Amino acid sequence: MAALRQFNLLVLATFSLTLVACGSGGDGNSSVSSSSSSSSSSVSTTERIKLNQIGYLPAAQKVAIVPDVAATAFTLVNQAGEVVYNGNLPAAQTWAPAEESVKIADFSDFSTPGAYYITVEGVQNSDGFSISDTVYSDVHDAAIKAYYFNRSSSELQAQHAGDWARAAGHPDTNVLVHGSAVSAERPEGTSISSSKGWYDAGDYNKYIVNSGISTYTLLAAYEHFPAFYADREWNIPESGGDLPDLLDEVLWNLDWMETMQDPNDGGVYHKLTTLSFSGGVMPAAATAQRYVVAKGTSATLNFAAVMATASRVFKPIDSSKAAAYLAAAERAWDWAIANPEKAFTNPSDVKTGEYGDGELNDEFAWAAAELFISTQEASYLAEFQKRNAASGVPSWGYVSPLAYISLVQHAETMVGSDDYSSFQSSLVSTADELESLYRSSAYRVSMQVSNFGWGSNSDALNQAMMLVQAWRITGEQKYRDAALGLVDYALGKNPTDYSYVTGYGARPPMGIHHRQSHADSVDAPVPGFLSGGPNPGQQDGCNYTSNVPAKSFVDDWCSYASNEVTINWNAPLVYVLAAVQAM
Ligand code: G3I
Ligand code: 9MR
Repeated sequence: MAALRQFNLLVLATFSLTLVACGSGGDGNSSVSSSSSSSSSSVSTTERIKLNQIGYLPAAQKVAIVPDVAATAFTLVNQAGEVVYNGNLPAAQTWAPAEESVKIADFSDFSTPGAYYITVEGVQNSDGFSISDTVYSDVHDAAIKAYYFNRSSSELQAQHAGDWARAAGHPDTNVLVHGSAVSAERPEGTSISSSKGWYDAGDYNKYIVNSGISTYTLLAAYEHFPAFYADREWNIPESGGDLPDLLDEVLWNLDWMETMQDPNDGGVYHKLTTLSFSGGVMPAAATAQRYVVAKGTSATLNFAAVMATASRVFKPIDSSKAAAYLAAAERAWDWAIANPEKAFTNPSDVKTGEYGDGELNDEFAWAAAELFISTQEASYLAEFQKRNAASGVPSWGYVSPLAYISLVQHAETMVGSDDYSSFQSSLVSTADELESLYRSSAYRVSMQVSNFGWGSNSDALNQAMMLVQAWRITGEQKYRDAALGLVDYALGKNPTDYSYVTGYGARPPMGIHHRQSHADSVDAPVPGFLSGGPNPGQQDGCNYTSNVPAKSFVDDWCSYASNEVTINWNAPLVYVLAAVQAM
């Protein structure tokens, strides 16, 4: 991956040199004219044109955001310095989350593959970017490989991890049952083994609720785009084996999740954690005792949903594993029915991530839907219907939209046509709202002020995932455009001018709140991680330079509230980047 990043930087450096060399105007040929704009050194403002710093798919919408200058036109310039496209800049509009007025440069009807930049009189030329069918291939693979880099209980060898090779941490073979999690069979202090799994985030703990939505989202990517994943590999230890790499990666976490179910009653521990967050050290140096903490209803239902999903994915591959997953899901469901209101809160001596959620109707609906699909037992469908749960945009604490995604994927022949249509409508109406926000937005992005909280970038990508559902159902390109508007946002078409994925784009974050990236001796962070993104809550107290919602971002290790990375934020990025390439 180090080589990959160096290559990207080299390409950009080479392109910039080309731009400087050509900027003062060589002769164009007869079909194109030479750029009249000069290199960035002579422009009067440092305000940049914001765009997808990686680039665009040839047939897709292509939009860049221009500061509110007097110019009414823009040009697209190729690597030879030739103007290949002229476009108009309509009047500026305000985008509320950024409290700024901008103009839209829309060059969607230009589709010739190549390398380009944009010029507008009075502003600095844009970064170089590509138009190509494979433009998101590398960033997709990096986003899924990030899970490998976050594996607990495993050494990362140089042949797979490059510069980010490291020793194993957290074997988790001696995890103690915390006082909040005792049962007759497992009194306080009982030692259990609970190895593998992915670290949640920048911290080294493992939380079922967040692991669950991440695992589901990756399994959904596999279920929806099997051909895309069949032979796709990204150099993990299991590459070259019988299974697609995606399933090998997911198995690493499923193996851990299984150990979080108490075999005596089917309840699932909420998390595996130290009592306090470790310092900013490498995994092998973070050796404090770990505990499994309190069984809870949200973790248990989340586990049930994921195990039911895994059972159908693995059925054609390993029927006994599939049967074990389904049995685990059903036992978890039974526990949740018997313990319907055990909302988790941190015990007083536990200070790590809470993932607390008192609203459990959506978790019941999701688990019921997945169990219905995997068992086809009518009682689970009745449970799902009884919950009357809405769709919307999913997050770790709001999972009913995932039920609709799965029902639309699988249930056409399992339910009546009216029911099936209503499942589809639930997804499409969520997407319609997002698409109309996209269409009228000055930044061509469906994000609103209210979406800017902790992990706002995951809101963006989960919105995109919902737009993809409507695209899959209706085939209408407008949903794909709106989804891509969010991909562009994450990769640079945003007011901070960061491409929020480490290692990708002209200005990716360098100081993510990720203990391995912070503690290792490599300058660049582990690649492929989506930063949490702007969060005006600013709960970390770091030195933010703006309070504006979409600009409330600090690229510094200290900013765990705006610049941490997590497995649940990368998952919809993986899903959406797969969708736009596979469909
Ligand atoms: O639900 C309320 C909503 O009603 C209210 O309108 C809104 C206004 O701010 O807040 C909402 O609650 C937010 C909650 O997330 C649910 O989205 C809290 O403000 C916000 O502080 C909270 O942030 C969570 C954060 O942990 C702190 O608890 C993030 O969602 C969650 O992703 C993050 O997760 C951490 C883990 O605990 C530990 N590992 C790293 C991970 C990422 O930072
Ligand atoms: O590093 C922690 C991060 O992974 C969590 O998401 C975050 C919120 O729970 O907390 C971070 O830990 C901070 C702690 O809460 C307060 N002291 C500083 C810690 C970061 O160095």
